[in-house]
Amino acid sequence: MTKPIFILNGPNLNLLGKRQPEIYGRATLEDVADACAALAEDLGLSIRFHQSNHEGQIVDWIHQARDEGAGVIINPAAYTHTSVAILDALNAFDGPVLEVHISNVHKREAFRHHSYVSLRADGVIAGFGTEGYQLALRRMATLVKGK
Ligand code: DHK
Repeated sequence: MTKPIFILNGPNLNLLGKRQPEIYGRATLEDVADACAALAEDLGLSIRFHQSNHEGQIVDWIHQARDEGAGVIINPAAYTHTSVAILDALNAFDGPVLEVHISNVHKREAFRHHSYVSLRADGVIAGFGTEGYQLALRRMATLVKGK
């Protein structure tokens, strides 16, 4: 079994399903975690699924992934557009990194069009709703098994 895939979620995603459902949908983060766990099992992968509203906690999980993770799937939420610290942490991680956004950030306000994380990400998924996590997981399976 390969090392786990870290699936990391940034601020306000704990409110998924309740917060602006017209943008982020009605599925909760627990629904997303459950769907990812089921798909990971089908793909022969294991996952560690986390969410935090705190930038430093996300940095710490990326550091943990350096030793314990095969890949990182990250929805940094608002930190996408602001966090050099998360970019630096991802630059210190050697495996594949996939960036997920539930909404199509390019259709939204201009400040959401820039992503620090995209400077490191091997692929970006945006605007596929919460299904984007499963698409990212399928791609991650290809990337970690192709190694
Ligand atoms: C989630 C957020 O919370 C926003 O700050 C980002 C992202 C977009 C998403 O679409 O998943 O701008």
